[in-house]
Amino acid sequence: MRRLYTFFRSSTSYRLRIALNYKGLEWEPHYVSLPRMEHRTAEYMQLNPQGLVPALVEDDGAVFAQSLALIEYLDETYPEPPLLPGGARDRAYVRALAQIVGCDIHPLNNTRVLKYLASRWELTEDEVNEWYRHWIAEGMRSFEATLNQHKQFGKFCLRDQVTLADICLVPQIANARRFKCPLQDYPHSVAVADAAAELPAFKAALPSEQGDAV
Ligand SMILES: N[C@@H](CCC(=O)N[C@@H](CS)C(=O)NCC(=O)O)C(=O)O
Repeated sequence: MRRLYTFFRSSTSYRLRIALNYKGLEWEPHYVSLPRMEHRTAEYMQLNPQGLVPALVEDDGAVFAQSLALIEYLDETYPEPPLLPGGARDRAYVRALAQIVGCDIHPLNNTRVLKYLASRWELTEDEVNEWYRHWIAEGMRSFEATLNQHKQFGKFCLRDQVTLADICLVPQIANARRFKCPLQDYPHSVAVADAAAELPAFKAALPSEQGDAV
């Protein structure tokens, strides 16, 4: 059985849970606790030397990491229902939105970055939260502006088709809410995320629905 190494509150694991569910693929969760530093144990590092979740292990033992690469791998291997659109321009638009979240927001607000700010630079909890909210605001401004620029959004980021962009957006909005970031300036992004979050594949992937949720 395909194994997903996941942590309930990890937004990158959340992306994979959505993609696997949406494609109707069978998967078995293997829980990796970030607070307990299980992602840095020798055993896990052997599986994923990057020391991050998620990691996916296929039936034949092949291991893959990096959520965006993983979702594209799933899409190429199991094309239905697609998570990337047919046209090159639509794909560029969807990937650009996904990368705003995956490359421009998430890496700056990842746990190890926040921990480093507190430990090495002695930032207070309020200062770390300010950092977090700053990068959410900058990234979401950019996401909303891109939706408005292309005018391709409908129910979801690309008209009425669920794509990689929605899969990245939903966990990011959930995190922003958890950290009480103001979202009123991004109405289209929030509407799209809320619509996608209603789909069964997204609901089953919610952090609160996972076996390791505390
Ligand atoms: N670019 C990677 C990032 C993976 C990542 O940073 N995962 C986080 C959880 S969302 C993690 O493992 N953090 C551990 C840490 O920061 O120490 C991906 O998209 O898979």
